[in-house]
Amino acid sequence: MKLWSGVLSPFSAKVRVALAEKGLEVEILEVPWSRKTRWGPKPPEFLAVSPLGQVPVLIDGDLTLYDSTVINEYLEDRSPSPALLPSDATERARARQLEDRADDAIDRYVTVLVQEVFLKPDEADRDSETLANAVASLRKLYTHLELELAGREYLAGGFGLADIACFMALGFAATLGVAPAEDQPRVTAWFERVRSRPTVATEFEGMTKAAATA
Ligand SMILES: N[C@@H](CCC(=O)N[C@@H](CS)C(=O)NCC(=O)O)C(=O)O
Repeated sequence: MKLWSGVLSPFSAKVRVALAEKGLEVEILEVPWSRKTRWGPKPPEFLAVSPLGQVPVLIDGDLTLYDSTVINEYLEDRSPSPALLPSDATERARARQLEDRADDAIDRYVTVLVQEVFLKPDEADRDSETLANAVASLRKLYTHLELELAGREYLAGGFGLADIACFMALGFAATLGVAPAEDQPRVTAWFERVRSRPTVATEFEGMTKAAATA
């Protein structure tokens, strides 16, 4: 298998962690990112297989797939063990819902942090109202996760796709100053539990290093 991905892309990170959890061999093809040129120039070989020009894209034999959620569902069907989705229909639906929350609502506000904090090291350049709204929204999302985690170690069944998606987005938010709050013990414990998992720790370390040198 081959994966077109970006080291600072949380969507790519979701797939890299799923591949590592399943012990699947993959050749990583990097689409470069820099502060100056952002996602560019995109290699023509990547654009030839990516209809939206976005990472990640997985190539497995004759199959070419884009979108991290679709790719991870494919990996789950192709290589079911170890499972990253619960077998129970209710928990499976919950896992998908929480993964969608990561890809949609959480990513929306993490993107604002990237634009206003990561890309604007000088605080004077930042749009303080936009940033404050994003921080408040992320805090609300942490509060929701605190409730979701009542009586649970992971978001849906055992460790799986929902944890990977939520952590890869929120882990990046934490490096930009928006970590779980001290009065959120369940989400704080979950955050550490997921971060210390070897596949996630390797990925998170790679992202953090790349962010520091980008
Ligand atoms: N829904 C897609 C989103 C993918 C996405 O937004 N990728 C970003 C990087 S995180 C990208 O490739 N951006 C480059 C561009 O849009 O030009 C997924 O889950 O894979």
